[in-house]
Amino acid sequence: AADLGRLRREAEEFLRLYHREERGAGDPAPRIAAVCAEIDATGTYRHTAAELAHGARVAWRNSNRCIGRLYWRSLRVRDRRDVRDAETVAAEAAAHLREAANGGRIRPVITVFAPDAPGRPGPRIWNEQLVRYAGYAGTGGRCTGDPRNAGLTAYATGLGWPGGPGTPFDVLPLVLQGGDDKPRWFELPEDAVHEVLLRHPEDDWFASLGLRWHTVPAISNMCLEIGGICYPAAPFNGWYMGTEIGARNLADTDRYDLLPVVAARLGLDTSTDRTLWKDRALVELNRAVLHSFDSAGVTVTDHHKESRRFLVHLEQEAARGRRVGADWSWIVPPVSGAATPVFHRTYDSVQARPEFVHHPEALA
Ligand code: HEM
Ligand code: NRG
Repeated sequence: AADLGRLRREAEEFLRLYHREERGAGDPAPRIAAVCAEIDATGTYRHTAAELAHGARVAWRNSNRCIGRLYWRSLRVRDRRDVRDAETVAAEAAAHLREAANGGRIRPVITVFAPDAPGRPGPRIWNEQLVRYAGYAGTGGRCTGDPRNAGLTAYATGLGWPGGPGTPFDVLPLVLQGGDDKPRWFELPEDAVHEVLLRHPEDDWFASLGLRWHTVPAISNMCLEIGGICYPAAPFNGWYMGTEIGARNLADTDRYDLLPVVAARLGLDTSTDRTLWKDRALVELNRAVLHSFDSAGVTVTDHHKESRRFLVHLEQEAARGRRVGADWSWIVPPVSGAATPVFHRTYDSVQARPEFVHHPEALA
């Protein structure tokens, strides 16, 4: 009963926002009354397609950690709320990736699967992103691939996944759980995984490192919460900012840890931190990421451009009379922070709804 009270309150809050922001939606009162009646009768309610689309876009707008929010209205919403079985989730996830990659002109897309309902959970995606590289634990604490995904790799193996060829960039299968099922694994079709081979604009040796990255960052482990309804499987993507790959995924010591490798090839003195060999290797790694995506005709942004755009977004939202929450520690890029304008100010920490939330990890 307490739960239904919360559901009614959050539904009303969302419907008022929807009717205020969407021209032509009209008076919210009849819709609120109908939704409250539906909640009383069934314990839940169903969004219209237009409510769902606006709710998903506003959840992006409310993502305080996201620097890319200027484009929140452009999100393509794939309404797949009738899908709850694992096979169809797998097929739709692949279709999502193809639509998002779009031959390199990356499109922001979200696919919304069945919501949680009383006694009827929606499907779940255990991968943190639709495309992730396996991390195979080796001997002596060494790992082939992405150590971040070692847990999911071991879990998939436990489910019977035979493993990939053993390269540092083996694409993991999707680990999916339909409604009440146990988790199962599904290999992604090759044509759904769009990647770029990395090379450097001047240094020919760089290509021989054999590095690559996938072009679509599709986060799949966050719930989309709209008006008190939780959509546990709602993978979404935009495009990459180069630093995510060049300054974190390939550089962090607990990820691919490539700064020593790159610095050695650059002939830098790595005997002391004070030569700033890490800083110099970071710059070349990030140049290689941007150069490779650009040459391949794949959408990617850089931290300078995106920082400026984010400030434009803040101005636009202020002009519309809306508060924008933002988290400084996520917005400021992981390299050259103070060389970007987002560094030199503070942000409102308000968290508005609808929103994307991390649900607790609980692999069965
Ligand atoms: C986080 C950029 C699109 C929602 C981030 C981060 C960056 C970023 C750089 C920080 C990631 C990190 O440090 O790991 C962009 C760019 C986009 C884009 C350039 C291009 C269009 C989107 C879209 C959505 C979204 C379409 C949702 C519909 C989020 C959320 C986070 C985030 C929820 C926080 C993730 C977390 O808590 O782990 N974004 N984003 N972004 N973005 Fe975006
Ligand atoms: N840092 C992560 C991706 C997080 C979200 N970033 C985006 N999201 N660009 C990584 O894989 O490096 N997006 O929806 O575009």
